Amino acid sequence: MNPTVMYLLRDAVLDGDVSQAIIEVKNLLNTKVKPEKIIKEGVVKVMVELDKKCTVEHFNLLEIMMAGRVIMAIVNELYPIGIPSSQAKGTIIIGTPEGDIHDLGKNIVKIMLMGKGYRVIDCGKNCPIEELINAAEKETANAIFISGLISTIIPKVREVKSKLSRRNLKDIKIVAGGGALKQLTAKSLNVDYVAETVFDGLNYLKELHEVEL
Ligand code: B12
Repeated sequence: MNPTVMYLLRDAVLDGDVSQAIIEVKNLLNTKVKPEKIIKEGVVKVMVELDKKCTVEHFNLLEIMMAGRVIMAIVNELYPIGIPSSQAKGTIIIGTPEGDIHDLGKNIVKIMLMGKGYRVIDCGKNCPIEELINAAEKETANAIFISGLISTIIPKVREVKSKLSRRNLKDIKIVAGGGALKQLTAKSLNVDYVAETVFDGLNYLKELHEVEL
């Protein structure tokens, strides 16, 4: 593999340039570089860069959204029918609970999870909690990622853990994020982890991965 091509791919992601990124992905595939390596060396390394910029001084939402758009295109190019569960790092259910129609943040989290090699089942926005739980059971998920921007959904989020326990699914981790939820502690929300940023959520999964996934 020509290492320059991997650098060119990373630059294209950071520049938000979808067409250039796809050209570089095709160049890498033509030289027999495996899709997993492209994700690891091309996409995940960029996400580490973006994570470092997630500080009050350097945070740039537009940059993250543009990079997210490119990452989505790369994942679709490499895995047009999705990441096979045998190759995935784990399965994550994601959704915005019923009563909340904000989904920009959820979509960024979904793309970043896919970019990191997780299989993601997206239950969408305004989604009943039961639907998240049913999906988690059906797909033998490792975690449910809940995004919430409106405070009125907080009581529903607090119910997820007990509903999972009642169905013998208490090993499934619950991660909360988004404007309304990140102001609370994990204990008060009755979840396993509250993420300040998308990268916090990914780091939490990484830690779990090392221990148990
Ligand atoms: C855009 C927006 C809208 C758009 C939503 C478009 C869409 N498709 O999402 C529209 C115009 C539709 C809208 C509607 C409403 N909105 Co609005 N909206 C916003 C706004 C301006 C930005 C939200 C946003 O998208 N941010 C960008 C994303 C990328 O950021 P994010 O969601 O925080 O996600 C990041 C992280 O938090 C993290 N993350 C997010 N979720 C998760 C989950 C996990 C698991 C992890 C790990 C990480 C993670 O990753 C993302 C990337 O870093 C906010 C104000 C604000 N400053 O937040 C108000 C805001 C959220 N809206 C608000 C309100 C009140 C409404 C309405 C009720 C208004 C009305 N009266 O009709 C309706 C909602 C109706 C409903 N039932 O949901 C309030 C909520 C107040 C509250 N706490 O309850 C806010 C805070 C505005 C305000 N200051 O009053 N809104």
